[in-house]
Amino acid sequence: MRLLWLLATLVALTSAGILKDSSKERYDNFRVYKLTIQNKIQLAVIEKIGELTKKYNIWKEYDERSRQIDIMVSPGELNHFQELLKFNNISSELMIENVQERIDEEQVTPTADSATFGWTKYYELEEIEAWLDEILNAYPSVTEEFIVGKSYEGRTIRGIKISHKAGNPGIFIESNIHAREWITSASATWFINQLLTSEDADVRSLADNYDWHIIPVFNVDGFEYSHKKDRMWRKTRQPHATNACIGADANRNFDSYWLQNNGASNNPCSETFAGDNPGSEPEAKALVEYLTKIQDQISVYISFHSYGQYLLSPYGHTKEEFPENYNDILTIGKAFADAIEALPYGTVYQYGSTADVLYVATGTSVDWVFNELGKKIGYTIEYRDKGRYGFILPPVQIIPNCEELMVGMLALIEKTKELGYL
Ligand code: 0X9
Ligand code: ZN
Repeated sequence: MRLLWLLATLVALTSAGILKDSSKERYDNFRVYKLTIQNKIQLAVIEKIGELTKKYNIWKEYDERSRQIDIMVSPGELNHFQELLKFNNISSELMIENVQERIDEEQVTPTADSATFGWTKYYELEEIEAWLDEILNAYPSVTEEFIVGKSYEGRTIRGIKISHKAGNPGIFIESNIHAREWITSASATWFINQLLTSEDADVRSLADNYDWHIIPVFNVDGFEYSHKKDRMWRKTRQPHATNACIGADANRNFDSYWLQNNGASNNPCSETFAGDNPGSEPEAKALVEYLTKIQDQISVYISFHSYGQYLLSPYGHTKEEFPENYNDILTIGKAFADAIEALPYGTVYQYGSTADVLYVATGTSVDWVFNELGKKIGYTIEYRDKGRYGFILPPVQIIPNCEELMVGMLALIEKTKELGYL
């Protein structure tokens, strides 16, 4: 009986947040600032401190157009950081005052959703996989599981193919390559569900006339780690032979301009570490092999990310050159952005080449598919928001974000078809 009381008290204290889960990284009083950069020296200073990974974490790399960079600062470093800003004359806006508070709010579980899978909370890998199994069971004639391969920790990287008839052009979606971008797998599962259940005529034609290959959670190890240990984890989980820092940025590990033009880092502690060589991460290697095998079935490749509200296209490696079909790529991008902005939310998406509208990024999956597999249409979607919540997008925004995805996707596919790519 006493034990029971003890247990009940423990449960009560834990759920009240009094007893903290010490096995989880905490972000009490960590702040996120949006900085506006005016010159190269300021940028160099911020990029340098960004490498001090225990004290700082770059949430959003320097974006040349807006001249902004989002950075998380640990409480112990705050005074020093503020002095540094003052000394270097860097202007800042406080976006998040206490990251842990945002994380706690995000975890609130609506009871209505606890029994059935829905889109008013974020789910863990195990729950997403169980849902995927249910879907595969419920729609056996139009769905099929595909296996990309194994992660470093031995998890299976799974995908679902939805095909209503033979001979459809294929669209490939890879999601949650960055672990902390939880809105991406929530959006991918929502999208799968819509393709299978929606009665809207436009969505039905999207489902009927294309083959969809969707990986809801690509970086399985990182995603699991982001739930169980560290909400802000981005990379893979493979240890490094000569450095204590773990993992690489899977979206810098593909063999396309790998580690060139400052589009990635060779520092294992950086959030954009390219890995020791292209394909050093088992996940990226497996995807390359899988895509190479099925390349004839794919016409369009899309990668889901957050945050910033962009539709990004190749090239990531340079802003001096653009693909020969860049005009078409922009026309499709405009259709996507216009459709989203026309919704009552009025959300604005920017579109254009990664290097032009965001920053130089090399070794990304989309650029690999574009440059190495020769696919003509490939995009990265960076979902909501612009930094108010950043990666910790509140669950109430999942469905609005997904509604935007659907109208955007309908417009994107329609325009892609009109221009003769599908
Ligand atoms: O830096 C990235 O990998 C992406 N942004 S994020 O903030 N989610 O990390 C942008 C990737 C751009 N994609 C391509 N160049 N294909
Ligand atoms: Zn990302």
